[in-house]
Amino acid sequence: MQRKMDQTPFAFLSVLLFSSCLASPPNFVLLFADDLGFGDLGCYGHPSSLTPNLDRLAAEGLRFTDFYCTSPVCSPSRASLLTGRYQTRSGIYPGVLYPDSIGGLPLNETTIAEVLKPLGYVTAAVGKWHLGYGANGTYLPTRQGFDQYLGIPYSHDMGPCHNLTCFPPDVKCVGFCDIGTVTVPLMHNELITQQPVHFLDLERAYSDFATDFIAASAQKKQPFFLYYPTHHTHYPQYAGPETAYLSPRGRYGDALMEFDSTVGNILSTLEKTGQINNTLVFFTSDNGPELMRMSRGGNSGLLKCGKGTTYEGGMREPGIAFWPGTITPGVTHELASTLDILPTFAGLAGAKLPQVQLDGVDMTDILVKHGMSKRESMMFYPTDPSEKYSMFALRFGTYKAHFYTRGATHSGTTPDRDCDVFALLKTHNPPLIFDLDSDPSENYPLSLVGRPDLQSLLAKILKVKAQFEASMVFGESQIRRGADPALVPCCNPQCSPKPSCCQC
Ligand code: CSN
Ligand code: MG
Repeated sequence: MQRKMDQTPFAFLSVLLFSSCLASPPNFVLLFADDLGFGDLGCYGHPSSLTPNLDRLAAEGLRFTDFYCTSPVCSPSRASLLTGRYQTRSGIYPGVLYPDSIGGLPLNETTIAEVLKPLGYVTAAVGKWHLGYGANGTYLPTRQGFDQYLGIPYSHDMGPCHNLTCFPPDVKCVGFCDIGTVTVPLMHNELITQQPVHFLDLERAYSDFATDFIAASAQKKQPFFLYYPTHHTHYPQYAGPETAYLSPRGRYGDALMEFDSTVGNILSTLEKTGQINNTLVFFTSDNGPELMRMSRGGNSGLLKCGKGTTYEGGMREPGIAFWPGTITPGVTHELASTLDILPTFAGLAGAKLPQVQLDGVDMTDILVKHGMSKRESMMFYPTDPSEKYSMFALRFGTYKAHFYTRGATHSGTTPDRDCDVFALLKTHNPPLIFDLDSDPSENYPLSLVGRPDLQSLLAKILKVKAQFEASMVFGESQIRRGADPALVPCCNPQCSPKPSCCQC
């Protein structure tokens, strides 16, 4: 096929096309939702979510049915997304980072932004970082390959935020945030510009920052990477005056709609600046829904449990790739992961891969040819991974084997007794095996009795697990480095008494 092409005049054309690609590598926009589940978007079947712009990405792009994050909580999932490596390697475990955490994503890890920088990309992050702050901002995005940052460096419930998210401000709100700690800061690059952050104006600020960045990069004819990890739809839900009370889905729906409106602004800016056909937009989420928030939390659709668990509801996420003219609209059932984004962006940009053990594979074939995945398995680590227990579950092809199961506080309140915190750690030997194609809800474990085919499947799964474990070197836990109250972000560093004097 290749030789035949070379003999035709088209060879000249393809060389021309290829070199013009090299002349202007694609832009990347990576949209990352927070605690948003498999069932939360209109295009994934939610009956009352209004997500017209995300639905457009799906209708005109490629929608994944089998896309996974790497952790059922936030910081580890983000570490994997940005490095293409399981969080166990980078040490972002157990649990998540806090405002006073000493550690963060180690600086010797290579992020997507750092992969793209040598090719002349301009890079920006806007929104929730949650990969560390540290002494003098050691772990901020500006130290990890991002030229610019606007955002809150961790979860917006990690401070007495609750009364600040209500609209109008005197309305009765539900729930509480971390009272007694420092209020949530808004940072521009490494400076705190607001404390506490003005939640009701925040989305407008993020949207303007994102669209200004795209317009400025396009004007300078520089390829760009925009990373937008939104605070939506993490607890507590908030939405500014333009969106509040507009969604039939209530406060969760308002928050989701507010994020969706920024997606719309990003798309129209890509159109206006002539970049829409040269930009890959990718959307996914960090972990499953926080079911304990009940109707104010997300929804995992037909999947079992949610945040904090290694059931499908904690780990399988919406995944949408949009690139008009390059990605043919459709749906793919290929297995893919947040781990695969770094190698894919690197491949498309022509960038060098970091010289470390990567867990991601290039998924360009899935995107541009609706081709097959290079990924045959996916590992599911709990929120507190350890070498002793290793992975809790492993997906191999369409099958998933659970070696351990456990519920989680975050997944409380549903009628399924396997999901809540009272479902203690359970060992399964042999593992519980589900066929996710015929039983995506993990309701009916397969019986191996009298099934030599499943027994050889199990043997293969155990082999894949052992081979993977032989390659896994646990990085030193960054979270066990502990906390130092002097590290909490304060816009007025010399003031007292802290933290109440940190107001700007
Ligand atoms: S997370 O949410 O940061 O999106 O994972 O805001 O696991 O203890 C998780 N946790 C506060 C949170 C605490 C969060 C935890
Ligand atoms: Mg999260």
